[in-house]
Amino acid sequence: MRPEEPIAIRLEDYRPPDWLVDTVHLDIDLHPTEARVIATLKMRPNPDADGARAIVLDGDELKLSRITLDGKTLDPRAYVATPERLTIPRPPSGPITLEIETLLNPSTNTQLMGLYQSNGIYCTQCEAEGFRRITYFPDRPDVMAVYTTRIEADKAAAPILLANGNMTESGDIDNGRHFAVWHDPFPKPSYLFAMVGGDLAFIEDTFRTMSGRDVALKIYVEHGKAHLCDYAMDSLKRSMRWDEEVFGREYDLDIFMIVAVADFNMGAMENKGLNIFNDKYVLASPETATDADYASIEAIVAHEYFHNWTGNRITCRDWFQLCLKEGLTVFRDQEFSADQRSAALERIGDVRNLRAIQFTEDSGPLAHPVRPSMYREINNFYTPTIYEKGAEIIRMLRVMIGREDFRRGMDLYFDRHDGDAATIEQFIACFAEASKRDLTHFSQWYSQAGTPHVAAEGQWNAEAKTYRLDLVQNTLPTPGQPSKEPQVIPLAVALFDEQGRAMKTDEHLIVLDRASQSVEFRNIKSRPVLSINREFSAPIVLRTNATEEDTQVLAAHDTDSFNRWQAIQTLAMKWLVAHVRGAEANTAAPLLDALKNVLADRKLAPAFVAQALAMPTEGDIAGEIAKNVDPDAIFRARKALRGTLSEELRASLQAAYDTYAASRGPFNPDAKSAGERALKNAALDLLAANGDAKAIALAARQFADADNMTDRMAALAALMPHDIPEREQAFKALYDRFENDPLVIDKWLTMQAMVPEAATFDRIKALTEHKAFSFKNPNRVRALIGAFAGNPSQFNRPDGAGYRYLTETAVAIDPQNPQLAARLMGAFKTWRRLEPGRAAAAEAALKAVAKAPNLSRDLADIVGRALA
Ligand code: 0A1
Ligand code: ZN
Repeated sequence: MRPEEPIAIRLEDYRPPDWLVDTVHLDIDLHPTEARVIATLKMRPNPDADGARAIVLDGDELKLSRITLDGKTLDPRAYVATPERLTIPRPPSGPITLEIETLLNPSTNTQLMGLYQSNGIYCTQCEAEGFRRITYFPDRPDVMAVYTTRIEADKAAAPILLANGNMTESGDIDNGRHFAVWHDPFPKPSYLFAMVGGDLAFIEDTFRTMSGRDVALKIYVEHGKAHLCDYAMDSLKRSMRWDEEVFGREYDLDIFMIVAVADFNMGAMENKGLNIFNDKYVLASPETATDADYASIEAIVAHEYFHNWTGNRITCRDWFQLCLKEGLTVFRDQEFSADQRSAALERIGDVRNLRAIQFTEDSGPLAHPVRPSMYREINNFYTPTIYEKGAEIIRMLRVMIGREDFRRGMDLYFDRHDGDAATIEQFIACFAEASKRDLTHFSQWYSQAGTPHVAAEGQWNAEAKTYRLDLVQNTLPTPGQPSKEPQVIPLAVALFDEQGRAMKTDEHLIVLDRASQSVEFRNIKSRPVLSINREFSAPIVLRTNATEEDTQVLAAHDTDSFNRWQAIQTLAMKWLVAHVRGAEANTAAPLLDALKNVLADRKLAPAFVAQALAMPTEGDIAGEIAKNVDPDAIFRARKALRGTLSEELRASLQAAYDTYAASRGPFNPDAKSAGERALKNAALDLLAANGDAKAIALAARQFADADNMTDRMAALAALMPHDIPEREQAFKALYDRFENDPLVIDKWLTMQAMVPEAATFDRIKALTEHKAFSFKNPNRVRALIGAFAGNPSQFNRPDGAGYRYLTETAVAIDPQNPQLAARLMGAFKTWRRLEPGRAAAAEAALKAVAKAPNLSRDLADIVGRALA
């Protein structure tokens, strides 16, 4: 073990806290370099604990200036204070009051954890372990307390002072200072604490809850941006109504606030009553935000709001249970988006995303269970596995027990555990009870990592009129789990005849829970075509013995939109993989037929047609190939396929483009209009795939004439793969027009980072020197460096320069913002599947990081696991 390897925290070592905190009174005096925090903690020994009775409080880079116990200054021999810990070895045996004073420097807090400043606005981020950067505290989610927060600040610098709960008092004091007191009656863990102070603009609205209470809604932003918050407000109100209607959950405080800041490590944070957002997920106008941005804003506003019940009212006992709040809340926000938009399209989008980010994680060195049993740095476990696979488990649970029992299980969970810090076992027990089922084996989804591979082979017996389906499952080893058990896999199934008519069958849900299993369908009078894992009922990799004709039948007729889309992807993937493996002349006829069909079908939603036209990504193809991956061969195959589609479908693509280009009215971000734009732009993208002069002119014209960012970015994306003056003119025009809008600058950076040309590497390096770029802002770094790491052909340059650049950048960012540095390294999730030359280069770059001195826990943990 390397000496600096961070220590392992294990689920099996969980012990209840020795001391509980009933109330916290925080007195925060804001100052850019010397903020003073006085924390008054009313504590008592935990009757349920069996450990030693010393008080051990967490800290992180803290400076203690004063401590009293029950009003008396504590003798320096009675405690030990380091930046990381405050220990009182022999405290009194009963309840006590501790008063702890710490001094903070928000202006130099570049980690963006604890109390920091973003463009002059004071704000906090406490999940997962940021509260310990504000004061010494038992900083663990099972210590829940009632918080009262008094904030004092210079009134001119910070006229707005916010914290969790309801405001109980405010007023002016001398020297131009003022204060506000906030009280949150709901006991909460420290990670949900938040406060904000600054000169902010806001918009406001109200919401009447199902029981008739009026809740004030406020969204705070930097001055000059208040006009960009309407969509977020509208999303919030729809989320609040939806949670009442679908889950029976009502909001519980008198006010709900969102604050948008420009410097934020993640998407947003669900602090009780005071959500703090990355402003990228709040600010929107047709001029600056794409349809995808609108959809993300809606989903993230909903996600954070839904946490009020799944996360805040019921929180996690410990960080191993992170998926208890995150998987469930992702499931809830996906359901919300499905209801607000289109369920079929939401499912296709969610599965595309799951495969792109979670399946890749699950098949590489950073694979881990949805509920891990060990971690070294919890910040590295806010992963697609915990979020997205966590959501898939909940969805499977609903498929298994049915919607009614699922809802009864949720009601029971809310009822029984309101106010608790709960575990996955307690959650699952509610559904076992509600459905009267044994969910023990099903729960293994939480502990076993890796994506199951399922082979489904059907045999029709003409004489017996039976159809036998043989199912086999297998999960490959993952780090720390060399051998795997069979999972419980719910497979929704339907049979069609060869003309695509649905057959009547008695079996619709097959639960595969052994290594292999056979199911027989009776009274099957003609050879059936199998549609399986409908709606993607289980997060698996599927192989079947379907013929290409069978897949064509599904592509044309499957009544499940997801599987219809999947069939088209399967046809495309088959062609792509064959091409990568050297079969350059293979025919695309079945795929072309399917796409012609879809393009001609007036009954299909335009958004569906757009998804059908979007070919598997380079990442999808690499995942399918899985071993010895050559990103250049994949790039060439995909380019060739898109070129073929461009030529062969030209007339219908042009027709689709013309239809929706003509029907343009004033911009509306709703799903229907977005779907029409999506189809128009998918058509444009394919039309321009070969660099055809007419199509390039069309894209350039769309870029110039666009009255909204969706069309502008789509046009730029169509120009982007081609080394032509029109592309460079468009980059320049975008910059000139939006140079003062950082969120548009991010799009400008990202698009340049995605150019699939060798020159991109130098372009990236030049852009890091550009005045619009800053290594200090996480959005800028992700937009440029993160996007480069997601450019398969250029990040994976055969000379390894892409790998070295990324690791050197991460090491340079690490001292300033370890979370951001560690996240960039996520690009190495898939290095082991690369062909030997690139794999060796990636490994060398990773090893160089491992040798660098003074790595943060975040970076050391990621690199250690990536190399293990
Ligand atoms: N709970 C948040 C995610 C989150 C986690 C850590 C953070 O620290 C920088 C911030 C946000 C969510 O699920 O939205
Ligand atoms: Zn969340």
